[in-house]
Amino acid sequence: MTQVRNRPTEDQQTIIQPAAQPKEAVVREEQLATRTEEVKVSKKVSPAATLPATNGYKASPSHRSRGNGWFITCVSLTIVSLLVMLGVVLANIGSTTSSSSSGSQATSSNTTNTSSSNAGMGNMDMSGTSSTSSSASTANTKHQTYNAVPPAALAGNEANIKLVMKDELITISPGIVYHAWTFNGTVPGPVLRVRQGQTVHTTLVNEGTMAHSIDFHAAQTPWNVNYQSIGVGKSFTFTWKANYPGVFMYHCGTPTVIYHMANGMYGTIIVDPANGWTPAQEYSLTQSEFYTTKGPDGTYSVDPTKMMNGIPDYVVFNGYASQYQDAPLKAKVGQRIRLFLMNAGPTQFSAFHVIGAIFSDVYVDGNPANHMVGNQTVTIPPGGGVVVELTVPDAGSYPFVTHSFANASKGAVGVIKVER
Ligand SMILES: [Cu+2]
Repeated sequence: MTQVRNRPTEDQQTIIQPAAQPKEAVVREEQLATRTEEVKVSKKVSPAATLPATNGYKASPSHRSRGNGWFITCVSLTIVSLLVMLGVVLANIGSTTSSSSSGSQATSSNTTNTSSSNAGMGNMDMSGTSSTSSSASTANTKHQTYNAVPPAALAGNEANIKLVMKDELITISPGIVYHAWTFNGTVPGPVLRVRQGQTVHTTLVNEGTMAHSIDFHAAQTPWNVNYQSIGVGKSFTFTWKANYPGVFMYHCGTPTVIYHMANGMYGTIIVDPANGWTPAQEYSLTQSEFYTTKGPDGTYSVDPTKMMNGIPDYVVFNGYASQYQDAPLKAKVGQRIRLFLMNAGPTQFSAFHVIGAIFSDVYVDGNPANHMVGNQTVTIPPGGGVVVELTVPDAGSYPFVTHSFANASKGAVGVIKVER
């Protein structure tokens, strides 16, 4: 099930072709639509039910066929009633012989109902989409760690980036399957990396179920021209130049923007300085929040009240609570470690700290010109980035957290394991 949020293993900037539709979220929408239809139908039906009074005998079958038909109807109803009574008597006999088993039958029939509804979604799974919901209880079985190692910068004077917007079920914590809107099927989207001075051709393809857009903090370009919303099934290409080095956010900017960000439409783009970085063990960490409410099928979606109040259920690095506790980032004693940090929010600030270490070098927004030394904790605002560097003299485990500790307790914690 959790193949849903599999990290692309190839070059993260290559085109990731989406799995075939339909998506689980589409199904949910269809179900909602169906419910709406039902409501409409019942509204249509009820006035019709009052029609016979004014519509004359033609509308009323009881007026049409009295006589032999009436007699046959009465006999039929009597026979049916007798059969029903017989059934009730037999059922009562059964239940009195084993009242305890009738209780368990009730339970198992509930279970059956649940699993059969899940089975329907499971079929979709097999049609190549994501998983689901039976899922809700088993989702944690196959979480695939988001690869924190950023790709190399694209070569050449011009770079091409393609992002596909699509709905996806993702796992954000053990057993928590969330209806996300994504770039390329993961939350965060892929880490993109270009070089200062490069011209970047960006293509967006909307394979989702609503309009989406892009906002590259690394670009200088008119919002009303290039950050426009792209309709379902449409694509859009624009070009920008990477003038400033740094670690930047990209995100969907379609209203209501906070929904699109809270649902997962963000990622990190690194613009390397023109002369590149010094050699180091590099990792990219994107902090973000999830605000959840559980649906009837056991999956989760955004809780607007929690979101607007800024009280998340999960605060995570790279889309999954505490994932680098179980799968620590690795480094060597004496090796320079460079962390590209970005805080996608949408609302919480990050106070990034590595326990047992001091940052030898800090570059606000990842620009080498914004240099500080000897920092213990760095502030990363929502929509901002920082590059920190550290070198560890002793082997051991070095946890990293947001020192806003309520948020660390909600999953914004990981470990760098340093070995000789
Ligand atoms: Cu969007």
